[in-house]
Amino acid sequence: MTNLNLTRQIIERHLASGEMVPGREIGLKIDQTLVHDATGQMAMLQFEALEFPRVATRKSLVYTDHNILQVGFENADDHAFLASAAKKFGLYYSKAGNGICHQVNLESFSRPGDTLLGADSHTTTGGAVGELAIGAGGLDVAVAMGGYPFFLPMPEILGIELTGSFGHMVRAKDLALEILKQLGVAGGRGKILEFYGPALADLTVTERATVANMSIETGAITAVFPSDDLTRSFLERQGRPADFVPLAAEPAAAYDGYMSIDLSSLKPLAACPHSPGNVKEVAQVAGTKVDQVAIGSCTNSSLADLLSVAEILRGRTVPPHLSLVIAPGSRQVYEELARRGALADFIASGARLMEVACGFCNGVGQAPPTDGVSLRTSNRNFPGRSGTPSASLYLVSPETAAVSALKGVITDPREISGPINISLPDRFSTDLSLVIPPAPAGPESEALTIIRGPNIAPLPRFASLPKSIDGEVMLALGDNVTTDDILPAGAHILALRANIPAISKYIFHNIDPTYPERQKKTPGFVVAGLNYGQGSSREHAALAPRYLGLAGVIAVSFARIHKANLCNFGLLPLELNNPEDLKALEKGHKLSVTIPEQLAPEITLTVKNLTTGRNIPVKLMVSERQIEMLAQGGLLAQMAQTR
Ligand code: MIC
Ligand code: SF4
Repeated sequence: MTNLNLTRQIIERHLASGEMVPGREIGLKIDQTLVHDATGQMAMLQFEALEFPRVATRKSLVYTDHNILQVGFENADDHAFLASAAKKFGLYYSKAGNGICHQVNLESFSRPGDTLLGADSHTTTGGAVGELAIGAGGLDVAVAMGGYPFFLPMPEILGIELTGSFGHMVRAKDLALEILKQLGVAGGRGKILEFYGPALADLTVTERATVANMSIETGAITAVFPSDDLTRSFLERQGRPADFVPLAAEPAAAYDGYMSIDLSSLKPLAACPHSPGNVKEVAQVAGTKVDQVAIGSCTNSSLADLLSVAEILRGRTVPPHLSLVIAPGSRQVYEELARRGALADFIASGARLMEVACGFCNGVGQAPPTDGVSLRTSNRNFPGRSGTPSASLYLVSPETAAVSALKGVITDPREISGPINISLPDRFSTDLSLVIPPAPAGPESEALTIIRGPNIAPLPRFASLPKSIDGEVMLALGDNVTTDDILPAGAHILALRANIPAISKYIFHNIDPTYPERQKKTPGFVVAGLNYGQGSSREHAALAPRYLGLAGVIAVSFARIHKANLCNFGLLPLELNNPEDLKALEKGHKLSVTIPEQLAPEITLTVKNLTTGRNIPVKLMVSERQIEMLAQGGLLAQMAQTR
């Protein structure tokens, strides 16, 4: 028997079905779940539709962090819906003002060795404390909330050895970007990144969180760090010493692949427009004029990050042309910044203080000017993500962001000579009064009604798979289409997350605004290259196109979460046997796919191109369980049959 790495140990302890053979579907028992105010609406509606009386997990939470601008009634309606559903169904409700789900969850709820399933792709952040923390669509999370396992293909575990130590002004963000530089935005697909090695002795939990957070940008399922002395110290400072358990890979454990990074060799890095995988040295883009610097997001909004920013800004001001915005990650961080006087440093520097929320990160406020350059500490710089389609976003460390904010141009932070010394409190404020507990199980919760304002629309229902799918190619797209391309972020669209008919009008809005109308008139296919659906977990990117009449997606390959979401809503994810065949599928071509009586996993189907007369082989690379759900019209229908 080979010695087990840490990820395999956690998987083994949570294995509900399947074998730990890479690529084969496994079911995992889920300890904790999280949803938020952009994904939770659907998850709660689906939980309700599944007729679960109450959550069956150790702990389930709803966070209010994405949709808190409240320019109309929609967001507040959504909050009231979520709060009332949480109270009734046994979930904890983190109110607006408490912070970004991943930062708050790390501080207050993540536990080493647990499984966490979150309706958000950056749920991976929990890997910082040795938790197996995975992002998924809202429907998968709703099912896990009901006590059912979560299914995924058994990952390959990529062992990443960290040696050396960070040089002057090189930070965890630069490590996260170095991993992206090496793996690209698809190199982590099918993998979990597990870290080990001597450098971990100096990598704090919040630094690990930055790395775990951005692991999803490589396409990886998640990242896992050991639970060691630094984890113990973190949990003690968070007032949770009892949550600590030591966890590590067994000695000389085997991995499915290996990588090694010497932290001493790293330089300050930047992900350049328009992909987190387009990584260059900051020195290579230094001198680029910057219109906006935005510091915060679930990647870099810890107390350590922001104290370091305050040190750099202290006593200096930003130039007149530049807008500096800072959004602390949690109320705990915000309060401590205030106690330390760091907020005063921010204010004096000319910074604009934002709410403790996602905010600028996904276009909810602070959109840069037309053709503007924005330097951000967040994790995604996809086109249009900021709310300004023509803006160029660079992703950097908080230190690079702060130094550049003062200079007004992208600046290598090593220009600052002295070290930055910060100290963290022995004990953080652990006031959880903004986390509202559920009503006790029994008559009290059963009597509660769920508040439904006009923004809460009923769930659409879908028919089972027909014998043949005929449709037109609605869009022919390239590689790495993101879910931000399929359903853009931004305050006005996010406000419609509880309303599929309304939000469906924005599908592919930045690529082809005529798509929704065309798709409604005739069934259709979307055709794309590699890694279709990378990025966020938003299931609306599958659910809303299906609502409009999309029949399936034909692509060279799919991103994991989006592929699962397509199946969950009865949409066929068809993978081209030969990537060259992509050229034979053009917008406007009429296609027909005959569905055999006996569908099976990994079956080859034929796409008949009725326009050109060509037959194109495609594979349906899904599990037995997914075949069944596709046949029945999606996971809701399948669950209704089996329960
Ligand atoms: C994101 O960072 O893209 C989001 C907004 O947090 C999404 C969630 C969503 O779109 O609902 C994610 O990462 O899953
Ligand atoms: Fe929020 Fe941005 Fe993190 Fe998504 S990536 S959870 S939008 S802060």
